[in-house]
Amino acid sequence: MTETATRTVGTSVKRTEDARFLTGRGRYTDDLHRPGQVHACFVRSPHAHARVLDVDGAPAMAIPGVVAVLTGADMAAEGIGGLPCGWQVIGKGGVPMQEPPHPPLALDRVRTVGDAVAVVLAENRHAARDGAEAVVVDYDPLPAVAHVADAARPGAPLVHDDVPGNVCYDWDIGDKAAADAAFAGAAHVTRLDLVNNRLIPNAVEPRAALGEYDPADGSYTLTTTSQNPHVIRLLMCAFVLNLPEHKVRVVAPDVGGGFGSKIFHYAEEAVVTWAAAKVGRPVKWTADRSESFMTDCHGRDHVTTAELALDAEGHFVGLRVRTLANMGAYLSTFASCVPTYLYATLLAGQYRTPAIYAEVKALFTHTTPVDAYRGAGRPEATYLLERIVEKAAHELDMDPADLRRRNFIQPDQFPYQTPVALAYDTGDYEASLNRALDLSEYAIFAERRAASEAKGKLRGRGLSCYIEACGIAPSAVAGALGARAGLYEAAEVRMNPTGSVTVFTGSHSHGQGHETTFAQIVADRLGVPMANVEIVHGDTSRIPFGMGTYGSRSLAVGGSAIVRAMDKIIDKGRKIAAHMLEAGEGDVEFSDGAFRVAGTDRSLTMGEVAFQAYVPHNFPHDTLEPGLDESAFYDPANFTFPAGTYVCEVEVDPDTGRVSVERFTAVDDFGTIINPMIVEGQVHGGVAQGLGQALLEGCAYDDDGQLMTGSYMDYAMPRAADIPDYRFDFTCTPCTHNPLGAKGCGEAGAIGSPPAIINAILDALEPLGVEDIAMPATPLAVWQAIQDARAPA
Ligand code: MCN
Repeated sequence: MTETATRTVGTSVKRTEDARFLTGRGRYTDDLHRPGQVHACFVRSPHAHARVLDVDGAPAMAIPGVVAVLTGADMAAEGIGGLPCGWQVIGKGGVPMQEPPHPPLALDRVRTVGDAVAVVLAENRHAARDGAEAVVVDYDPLPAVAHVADAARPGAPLVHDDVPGNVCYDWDIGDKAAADAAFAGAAHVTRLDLVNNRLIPNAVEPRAALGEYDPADGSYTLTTTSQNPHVIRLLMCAFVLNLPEHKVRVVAPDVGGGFGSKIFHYAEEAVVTWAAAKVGRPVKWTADRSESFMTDCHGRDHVTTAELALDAEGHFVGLRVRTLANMGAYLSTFASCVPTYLYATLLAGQYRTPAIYAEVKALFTHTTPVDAYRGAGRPEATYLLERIVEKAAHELDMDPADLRRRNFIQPDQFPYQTPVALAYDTGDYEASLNRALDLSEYAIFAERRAASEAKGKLRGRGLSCYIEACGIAPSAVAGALGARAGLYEAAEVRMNPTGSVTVFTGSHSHGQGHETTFAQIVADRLGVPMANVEIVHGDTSRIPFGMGTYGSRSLAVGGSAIVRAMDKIIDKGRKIAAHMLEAGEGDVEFSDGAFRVAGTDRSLTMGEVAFQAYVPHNFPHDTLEPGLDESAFYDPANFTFPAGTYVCEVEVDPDTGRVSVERFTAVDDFGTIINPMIVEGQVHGGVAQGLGQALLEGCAYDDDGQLMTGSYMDYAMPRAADIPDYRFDFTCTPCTHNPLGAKGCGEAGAIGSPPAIINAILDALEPLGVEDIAMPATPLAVWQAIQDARAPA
């Protein structure tokens, strides 16, 4: 390590990127203004389901400033394709999922409120909006179905005429016969029906896209609010616009949050890119908040029945699950794998349940497409499992912590093959549980409950022991399960001649702090000051082909790719140093930023070696190429499996139904931690979102498919006052298969928290006879549950 560099991994270095964000110097898509740009406004369907008989753009063209009105027919006439799905699910009996066409602008039918039928381009945003309002669309409204249980009923309106019963796929996993046998011999069976409420993502920055076309060389640039620019380019070029990739550059500059909702290829991205060539001017679109509510892919929306079988000693012997999953009107980019491979494969949780069988039926409805949202499938699995385990404990009159402890996979059982495909590499679940119980002062809860009762309040506590599969995914496994692309990550590490380092990563940061944490890893490994390390992401013309950021994969997969590239840098540096120091390569050691001849005081800094690599006066020309610039593609051997225990304590006012979260304790095992402050922030934000799902947020459609929660007047996000003081700690079992020992942390909070909160509310309400409560547990819902329990049967 050189004089100016100190070790940073494991320390809470302040976020490098915050200097620009906090001083208003972030550069977002909507901040870009191109000479001659026009503004796009989409004409969106007010109907959930209708035939489109005619689209008349003439009245819009009469509005001053309107430049063009383009329709689905215009796109179809040029052979523009549909938006693809990136993951094929094969259902029971080998039946492939249904993939109905999804044209970027609707043709003869709209299938959800907000479906775009045309785009108006104008000199300014206001004229574009006026123009969009002036377009006359002749709709013939048709019956619609919005709720997944209704879509499954015989005779339900069909979303796509050629998709019988609205079934996208009917899929299962696990051993049905083994599960049935376990239930036949069970001493106790706990049953639970639940709904995982539909959520709307709400990133601070609404989606935006700017399309440009350069007639000089026929090239396109799309600047977009994306978490994975290379994937967007691939999908847009290969499936929608039929363009050669080398003619298309996709840039994702600063992005103000995504939470999964910005990993999909959206229609607007293809439309502005295509339209830019059509009108010969840059085309910019920025969603307004109502459009975000209507058109950003939604999350969750499961209806589930579950049964847990236990033996006489309280061991879990079987789990059976049936889930209906809402896909919305079209299959979004990753929609198909969320309720299957990201959900049902997690149903073992932290437990040794030997027999598990899960069925998932995915259905189309006349609603916004449903896809990944922070956690994506894993919150749904954790909610189900941690609710039913807690319910079993209450039914058996056992301490919920003891019941869990009795069933945990033990540290000496790793690697552990679950009955639902995943093989966990490592973990120590009891360590996290014990730490969480200590930190939450679980043992003296009765005192706090008595104090609450003295104030006329009901106090309850709930546990949740979550596990998730992150770092998505080994390409071979993903490919075998239907992924249409590998899920590796790429990096290039360039030592510049003066010893600074530029790192090009396929991962994308939109709030996670990669410019800091990735620089920490590089600074420590190469022994250079953090200030000399620059992290470049988000531009297909600069970064290597990468899969982007989702599934808490950036550190475990993207960071590991950087480590691999650095290892190559060090290997080459060692050869150069050996030549310069006139030593054998095997005698040269690298540590703390210097190459040393073992057992001597002869050494060279990394900077000196880098300089020689580019100004090669004293360089092994006969065996090496000049330069010190290496790249790597890292394909993980397995997922990473973060796990932890969350303990929530609530007070409920029985007169108003108001729930206040009094304590929230989170103990997580993320393996090796690079930056504890950033990780704590990730958990903090994730728990806030989980709290939103549990207590406040619920996307509602009426039976005709009208979105009832289309603004913040109807959709409640958590505010600062809703967030409790958290108690955090970490345990650590390093990941066994990546060079950092790190597991993902970006989704844990949103996965683990909802069941802890609902379990706590139910614990508080148990004395009143309340047995169930649905999310969001709003004051009205809680009050109503209390009244229902009090009402004579
Ligand atoms: N980290 C660490 N040590 C670990 C694990 C992670 O220091 N053991 C650091 C990482 O280096 C990174 C951050 O914590 O700076 C998150 O890392 P990781 O868990 O790898 O997650 P990703 O970077 O891949 O981010 C994706 C994840 C997901 S899937 C969602 S959804 C989500 C989330 O991150 N969306 C976010 N956190 C978000 N945070 C913000 N502000 N905005 C979003 O949109």
